[in-house]
Amino acid sequence: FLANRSHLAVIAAKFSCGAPRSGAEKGPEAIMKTGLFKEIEEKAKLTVILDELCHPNHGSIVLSDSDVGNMKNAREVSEAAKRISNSVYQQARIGHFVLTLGGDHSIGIGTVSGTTKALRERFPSRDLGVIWIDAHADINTPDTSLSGRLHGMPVAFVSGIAKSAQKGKFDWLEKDHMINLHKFVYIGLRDVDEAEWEIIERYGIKAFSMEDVTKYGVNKIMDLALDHIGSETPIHASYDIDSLDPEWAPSTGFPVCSGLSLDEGLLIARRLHESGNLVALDLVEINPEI
Ligand code: HAR
Ligand code: MN
Ligand code: MN
Ligand code: MN
Repeated sequence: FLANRSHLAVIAAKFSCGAPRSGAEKGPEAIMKTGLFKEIEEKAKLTVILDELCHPNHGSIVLSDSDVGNMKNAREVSEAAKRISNSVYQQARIGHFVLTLGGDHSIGIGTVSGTTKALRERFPSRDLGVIWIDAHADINTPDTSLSGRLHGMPVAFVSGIAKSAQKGKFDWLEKDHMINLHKFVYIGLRDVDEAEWEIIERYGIKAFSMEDVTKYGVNKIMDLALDHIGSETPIHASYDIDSLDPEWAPSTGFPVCSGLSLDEGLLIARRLHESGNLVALDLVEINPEI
């Protein structure tokens, strides 16, 4: 599904308006400072295309005047996600692999919608597969959310479960941006709200919790996840760093114990790569201030 394997699009999504505390907007910088992309350019002979997106005040703004219904910072998150969506779309439509560095997980509204639109355009008969690797389900709607934070709602928005009728708040999301939940899989869940479990059950969403990972092993879980999505299906993986155990990844806003080990996390990455179908990846919720 990648028409151009010599280019890697990296989108630095420096936003944290969807989370209760700031810091995640500094995640992309922290990852880039490691020199990883220079290494990728040299060793893998890839040309890295960098698109840096940030809020005028560096993404950490918390404006109470833009709370809408039960959505905190709705206008900022909507605007950020719209820009990210368009950037991801522009790269994915020409067949580039798109790596988005977050940022809090509300940026997933932008990344998944952008990939979906691009892949739908290029492969009209196929649905996009999405693998959501996370301690959390991020599928609250503004009605079910107890926090009102949009990083707990991206899956609801990109699947059409949550809709915003208000002007300027996610009204840019069109039918072409929406995923098919039949090809959506969770891995690593262990902190899911009651209302979220109800949504998961109601829509029949495939969900592998940490309990499942412990019981069957991560390799088997990847077999099942990839089987569920099916071969010949492009895959977008949204990787929340809090899927890993805090022992390995403490620098995140909502750490939850009993998570993936580093080896398990890496094995998931390897299996995604080996599927040959991965077209986009998000790395989110890295907060260097924690
Ligand atoms: N479920 C809770 C809520 O909706 C907590 C969500 C926390 N989300 C993340 N991303 N850290 O996965 O507020
Ligand atoms: Mn998340
Ligand atoms: Mn996608
Ligand atoms: Mn999470």
